[in-house]
Amino acid sequence: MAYVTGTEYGETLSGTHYDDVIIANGGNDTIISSNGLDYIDGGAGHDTVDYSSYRGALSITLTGSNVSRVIGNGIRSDWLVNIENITGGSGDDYFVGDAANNTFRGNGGHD
Ligand SMILES: [Ca+2]
Ligand SMILES: [Ca+2]
Repeated sequence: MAYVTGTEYGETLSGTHYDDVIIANGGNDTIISSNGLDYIDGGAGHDTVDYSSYRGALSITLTGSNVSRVIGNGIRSDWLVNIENITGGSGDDYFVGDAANNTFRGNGGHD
């Protein structure tokens, strides 16, 4: 398990194969998804979680500063907070936005 913290500037962060806590802080950050059940807090800014390496179907409903659960293949579940944008994987993904300006990139699959 890793505890990863970002700076007040935009950057790209990633976790490990284990369950991680990733706190991105300020700036427009990109968090690359990794294995394990990760807790990801984008902090201030417009933050993106990138699931493009994920092959299963993802279901993500963003809820702003409330914790939202990511369901992948009915099993995998990260926790997302303060995330505005999602890049999907190759599976059939399902995304629901929140009150912020959201950008979803579906990638492959029937999203
Ligand atoms: Ca941020
Ligand atoms: Ca991880």
